[in-house]
Amino acid sequence: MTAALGVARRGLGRVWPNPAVGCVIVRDSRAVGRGWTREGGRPHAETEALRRAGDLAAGSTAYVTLEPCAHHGETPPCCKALVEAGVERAVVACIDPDPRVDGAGVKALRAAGVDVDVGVCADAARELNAGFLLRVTEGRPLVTLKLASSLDGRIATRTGHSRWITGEAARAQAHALRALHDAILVGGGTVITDNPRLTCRLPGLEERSPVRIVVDGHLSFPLTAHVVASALTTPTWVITLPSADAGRRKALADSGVEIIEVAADSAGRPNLQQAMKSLSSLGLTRILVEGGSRIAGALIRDGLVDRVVWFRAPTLLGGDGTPAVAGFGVETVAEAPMLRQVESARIGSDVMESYIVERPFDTDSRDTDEG
Ligand code: AOF
Ligand code: ZN
Repeated sequence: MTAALGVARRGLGRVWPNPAVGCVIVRDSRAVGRGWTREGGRPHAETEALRRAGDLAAGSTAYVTLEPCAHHGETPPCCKALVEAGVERAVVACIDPDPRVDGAGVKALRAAGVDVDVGVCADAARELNAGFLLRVTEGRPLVTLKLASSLDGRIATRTGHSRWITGEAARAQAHALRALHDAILVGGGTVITDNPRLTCRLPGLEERSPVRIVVDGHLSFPLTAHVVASALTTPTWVITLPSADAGRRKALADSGVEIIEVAADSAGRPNLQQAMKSLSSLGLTRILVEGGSRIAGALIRDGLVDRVVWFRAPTLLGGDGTPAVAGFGVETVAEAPMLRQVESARIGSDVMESYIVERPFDTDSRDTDEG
């Protein structure tokens, strides 16, 4: 199953709206076929693994990181393919909550006489497909906030200077992170100040650039921005308000930018809950947020950040620099979000720390705390 999870990972960022699934077919203690979900979600992992195993699949055990599908898509269901190939036993990491599957795959396998075990490496499989699972069960994508700051949590100096705070190795790691996501999201302010390309520019990964998303209620960024100029080669989606200027909207659409309209929140900014719902219904499962500080704060305020990856450089920029996360209204420590560190690594002279948000920002505790 560890090997199946390893090949499944190859699909991250390229298979949405599908999950990234891995399958290893084992016969007489030998792996005879490996497969993973391909670009755009088809073929499925099992189809690929069976194709490679050929006749050797008869009498084998299939290790699959997600319950094999039971529905007819472009091809017949994977559970049917496994049965027809003569697979004797299936080891499944976790159930697929897609309503078209949701236990029906396991049931169909058992009905056909295949031995099925469920739950092997379940936690690792659920973490790998956390984005797909959230999309299916909650109708929103997994959101990872990536930050690169000084030791004192600043992302720019008093004058706005920011290139570069972290070193080359950390920046390369951040590019690699882009390739594992379906989309990269930034606020309009970041497009104005940094004019980023938001592509994956690592050798061999150039083709892996995800969708680029800009949140800007008033479409205030210039039409000459890189993300607009290159929208025909790498998709750019802009989340904006119904009140945004019609002329600018048209100019963006003419450049190939897709406009996603969402209602205003109580502060008159794009409603981020609604934005995430829309992105989920467009198929996105994993979004990497790369700043700036306002969008980071707003997403945390709304409880929409699931993971944090923080690159920290051994320098100090001081309190007059730009904070990595803008204020989001914390009054007591008790209501602040709680994160759990899952990884810490030295990258060049910087440190990369990964966190899971265990408890989102929650103002409900205000009443109970102080009475
Ligand atoms: C599998 N193996 O490798 C994947 C599965 O649109 P379709 O027909 O491709 O179906 C999409 C659904 O299939 C998706 O929501 C999920 O339930 C399942 N994905 N299943 O057996 C795979 N990627
Ligand atoms: Zn399938």
